[in-house]
Amino acid sequence: MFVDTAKVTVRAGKGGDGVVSFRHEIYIDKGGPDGGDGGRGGDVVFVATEQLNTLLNFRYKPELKADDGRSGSKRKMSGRSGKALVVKVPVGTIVKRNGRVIADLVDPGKEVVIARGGDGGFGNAHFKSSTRQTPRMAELGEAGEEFEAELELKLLADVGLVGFPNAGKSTFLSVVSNARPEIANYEFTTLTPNLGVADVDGGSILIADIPGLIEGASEGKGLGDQFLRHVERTAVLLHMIDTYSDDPAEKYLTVRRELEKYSQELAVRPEIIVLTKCEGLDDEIVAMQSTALQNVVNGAPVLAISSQTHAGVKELLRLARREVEAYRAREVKAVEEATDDTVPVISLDAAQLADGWNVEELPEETNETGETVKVFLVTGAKIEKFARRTNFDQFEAVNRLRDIMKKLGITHELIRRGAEGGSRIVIGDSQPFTLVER
Ligand SMILES: Nc1nc2c(ncn2[C@@H]2O[C@H](COP(=O)(O)OP(=O)(O)OP(=O)(O)O)[C@@H](O)[C@H]2O)c(=O)[nH]1
Ligand SMILES: [Mg+2]
Repeated sequence: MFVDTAKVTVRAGKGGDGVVSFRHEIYIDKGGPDGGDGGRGGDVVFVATEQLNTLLNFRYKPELKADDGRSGSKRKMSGRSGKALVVKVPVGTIVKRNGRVIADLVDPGKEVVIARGGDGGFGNAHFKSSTRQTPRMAELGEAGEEFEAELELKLLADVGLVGFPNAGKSTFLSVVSNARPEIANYEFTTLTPNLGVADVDGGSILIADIPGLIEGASEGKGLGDQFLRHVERTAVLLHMIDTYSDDPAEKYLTVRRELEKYSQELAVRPEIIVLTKCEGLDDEIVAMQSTALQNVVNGAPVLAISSQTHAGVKELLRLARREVEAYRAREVKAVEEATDDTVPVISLDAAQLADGWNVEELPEETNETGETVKVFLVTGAKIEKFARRTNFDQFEAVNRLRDIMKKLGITHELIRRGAEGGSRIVIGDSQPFTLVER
């Protein structure tokens, strides 16, 4: 079976903690701070490769985790950064987070950072200043990004086979390629897509065979149109019609209507109309069916083949390959001409960089000494990032957080909103702390 979706938890590495340490040397009585920084957590990186063509292996590896950064150590030694986890995914994989596309790995070799490692915390050597000679604080490493990634693989086939059930699509694929799809003389033999590579004149084309379509497929009749996404990016559609059909034109138009309902883009894809199973039929009958089709296909080529005797198969493959190449050439040109970047680019931390913040008053609470105190919730990507890196057990670290709040103008706003020294402040989901040291 061709697996084309998978869910995996991606977990980037946590940043290493900064450390508190002071120089210890024989003749130096009171050394300065020399605690090093934590290393960065490793990223989770996806790279598109042509060596894979399914997402099957992700089924057995539901968690992808990069290394954590190491803590810093004395003598200002930074901790080692966590190694990035580089994961190969098939070319054409789309990565979504909460249903939103965050990466589209179309080109072989393309690399995208899917989850960012956390920054390492600063060691106390960073916090030395003229007024603070012996800083007893260090930052915690930041957590790495973690979320459930939804992977989706749209087959990047060159050629898609469409048509009614039982038209002979899978048989054609089995004759021209290495694929061994199930074939039988009843409708809906094919339940999931098949892929095969056909060699043509020294080159090759990738062909996708999908379940048959019937009238109402776009409303879910038959197997519905859910498999059309597998041929969405193909260059050419081979529209297969059984030569024995009573009304091939009507069959053709029925499938066309379903294609159009599914996607306008797919509806204008180059198409080759193929009459199948034509061995053993009089030439006049084949010609008659062919003419009936030519009247409705808008100039698309109509060919007759027999997968059984291979009549017309080679010619069809050649034509298909020519059309694929022409289409791809047009596509490349269109991409080159496009001024805007149409491929969605991952932008994980645009929000994190924003300086904005917001203050909200929450219901009052009672503190340890029984007093009623006001409570304020501060949110904002930047201040929350600092808060996450604050070690609340170190009063100097909490003081630094207070300094940063002041610099960002948050303290001013809190006071304007009626905050007092003993008011409780929560930043994002941080531990509560008082506005002024108690
Ligand atoms: N005589 C003859 N029979 C053929 C030819 N090609 C396919 N068939 C028969 O047509 C029937 C349907 O073939 P499939 O290839 O399974 O058709 P399909 O379009 O894949 O059908 P679905 O998977 O149901 O959509 C089978 O019994 C095949 O043996 C052909 O060239 N000549
Ligand atoms: Mg089939």
